[in-house]
Amino acid sequence: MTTDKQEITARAHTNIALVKYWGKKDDNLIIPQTDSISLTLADFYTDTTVAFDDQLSADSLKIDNKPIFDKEALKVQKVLDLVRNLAKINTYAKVSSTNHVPMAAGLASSASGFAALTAAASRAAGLDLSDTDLSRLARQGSGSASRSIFGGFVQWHSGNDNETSFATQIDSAQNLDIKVVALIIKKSRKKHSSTQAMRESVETSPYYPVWCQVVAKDLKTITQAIRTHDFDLLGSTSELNAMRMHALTLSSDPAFTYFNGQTIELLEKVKELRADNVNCYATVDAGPNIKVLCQSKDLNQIITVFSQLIGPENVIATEPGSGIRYL
Ligand code: 2P0
Repeated sequence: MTTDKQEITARAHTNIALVKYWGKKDDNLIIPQTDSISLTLADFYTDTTVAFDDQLSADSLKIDNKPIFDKEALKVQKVLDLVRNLAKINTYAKVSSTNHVPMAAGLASSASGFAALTAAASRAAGLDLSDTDLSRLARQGSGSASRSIFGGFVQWHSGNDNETSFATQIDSAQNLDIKVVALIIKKSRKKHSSTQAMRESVETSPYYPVWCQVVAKDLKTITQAIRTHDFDLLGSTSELNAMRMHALTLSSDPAFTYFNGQTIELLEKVKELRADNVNCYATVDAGPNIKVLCQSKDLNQIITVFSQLIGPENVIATEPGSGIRYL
C-alpha cells in the first residue's frame, strides 16, 4: 500500500540491553550470534525528518544540524537504499536528525537514530510497513536499532537471515517498578567502535562460545523476571551479563576494556549500596558510563549518592519509554 510522498518526522528512543548483543554471524545483514533483551528509555530519543525530493542530486544528511560523511553517511545511505528499493523509487532524500540524548552521553544514539530514520524514511517513501518490517530494516543500519522500534522490554530474535532476525516487545514495562539512572563519566566518543570490538571478540576471545551459553541461560532468567515482576532477579542477571560481556573484550587479542578507573569505582559503589539494602544493579555498554537499575523507593537516595560523587549534571534518571511514533 502506498500513500502520498511527503516530509515525515519520526521519534525513537534509545534502549539499554539487559542481555547484551555482542557479536554477529552476518556482518552485512547484521544477524547477531545470539538473541538480546533490552529496555527502551523514555528521556533519551532521536527525532528524524525525511523527505524524498526529485530536485536533489545527492542525499543530504545532517545530524544535530551538521552534515555527516564517511562511515556514518554510508550506514544512513544503506538504510535509505533499502527503503528506495522497497518503494521502487530512485529519488534522493533530505534527512535531518536531532538527538535528545544528553550531549554525547555515550547513551547509544545509533539505536534511536537508525530506528527513527527507518520509520521516517519508509513512510516518506510512501511505504506502510509493519513494526516487524521496520525492525528488520533498522537492524541493517545498526543492530541495537532493531529493538528501538518497540517500547518497554524488547527481545531481538537472532534468526538466521533477514526474514527471521527482528525484535518483538516482551512487555510494556508498565507493571514493573523500574528506573534507570545514567552516570555520565566520559562524554567523548569511544575509541573502539562496538562493531569492530565485537568482531574481535567473536574471532579471538577463547571465551566466546561460553558467552553464547551464558546468553541462552540469561535470556530465560530475564524473561522469567519480567513475567513475574521480580526486580532483583532482573537486576542481578543484567549486572552479571554485562560483566561477562566485558570479559570478552578483556580476553580478546589485542585485549582492551571500555572501563576506566571511575567505572570500577562506581561499580563498587553500586555494590556498597546493595550491601546497605539499597536495591540497585549496574550495567555498562560499549563505553565507560554506567546505568544503574533501581526502583522508585530508592531513586532519590541513588541520585543523591552519585551526584555527590560525580556532580548532579552527570546523573540522569529516566524510566521505561515507548516505541516508535510519528510527530
Ligand atoms: C547492546 N551494544 O546490546 C550492545 C551491548 C553495545 C554493548 O548494540 O555493529 O551500535 O551497528 O550492529 O548496535 C552497540 O552496537 O552495533 C550495541 P552494530 P551497535 O546494546
